[in-house]
Amino acid sequence: MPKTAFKLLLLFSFSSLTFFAVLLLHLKARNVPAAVPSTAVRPNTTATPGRSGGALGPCPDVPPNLLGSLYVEFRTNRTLQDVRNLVGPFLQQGGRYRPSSCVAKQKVAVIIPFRNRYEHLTHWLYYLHPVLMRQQLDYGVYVINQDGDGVFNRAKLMNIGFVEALIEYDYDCFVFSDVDLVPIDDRNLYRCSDHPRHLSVAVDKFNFILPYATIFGGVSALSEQQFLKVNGFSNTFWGWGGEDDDMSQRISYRGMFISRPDSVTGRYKMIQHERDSHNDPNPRRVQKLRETYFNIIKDGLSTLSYTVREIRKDLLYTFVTVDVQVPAG
Ligand SMILES: [Mn+2]
Repeated sequence: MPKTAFKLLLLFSFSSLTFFAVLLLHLKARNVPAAVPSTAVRPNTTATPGRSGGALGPCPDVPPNLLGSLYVEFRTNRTLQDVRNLVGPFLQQGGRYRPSSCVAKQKVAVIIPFRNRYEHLTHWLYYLHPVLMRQQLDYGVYVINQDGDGVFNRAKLMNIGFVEALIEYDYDCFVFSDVDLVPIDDRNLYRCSDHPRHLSVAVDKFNFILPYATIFGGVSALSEQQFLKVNGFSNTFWGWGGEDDDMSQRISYRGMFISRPDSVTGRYKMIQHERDSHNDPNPRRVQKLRETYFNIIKDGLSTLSYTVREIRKDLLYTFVTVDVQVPAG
């Protein structure tokens, strides 16, 4: 019967179409890079993202999808657009992410003091976004860019990052990271602990050993309470060096200790580079470190002064350009 034949034909075409659609979806799913957690979905932009289907449970203490040691390579031609294509689908504007399947343990602002290191930033974003996603953090990336070519002030930029991030969201943990440091083990959690935490303990440049016991430079994490307790960083370290040791002393003078991961988990690869211009070693840094004790309350968050020039939202980060008010002379 022609009618039955037509029905059969229709059924056949429909099932073939369905088959190809499923096949296509399957192939597309296989194209998701291994570096990105397959369970991640783009968060909603509503007030309670991912929580419309009822209350989510807390994320587990140990994130389940960590890989351990990672392969990290900087001799590539990757571009920001490559990184956007890779991790963009999982992010919200401003480099924001939160896990879709559970409530993150901590709300973490990752703060990067910055000037002119776009190539490093590309590598950093390429490696860190997937790591932070696998660590199931509710996080945002803030690049704090010093405007102009006056003397660089890393510590002041980090204070500014703390303030600007808190204006946007109720962060409870602050990770301060140099733009050229990439962890090579994702078990090194970008979270805060009972004491201020130094994360970059084993950097390849220093043959994977801690250069000295009180070091606090590179990558570190302080909770909001810990940061307030030490009045943030000093604003008065202009040029290279000292500001991290000053923070280390603030921590100890306020009765806290430095917590660290072990030397396997805390391994890092540093991007090799020439010394930046307008960031020569600060000749006053040694003398200033003798004055930390007296300066904690007189120099820090409580005396922070700056002007925001521009806040630009990229998919991969929030880029805050600031005038840090470089002193004349
Ligand atoms: Mn460096």
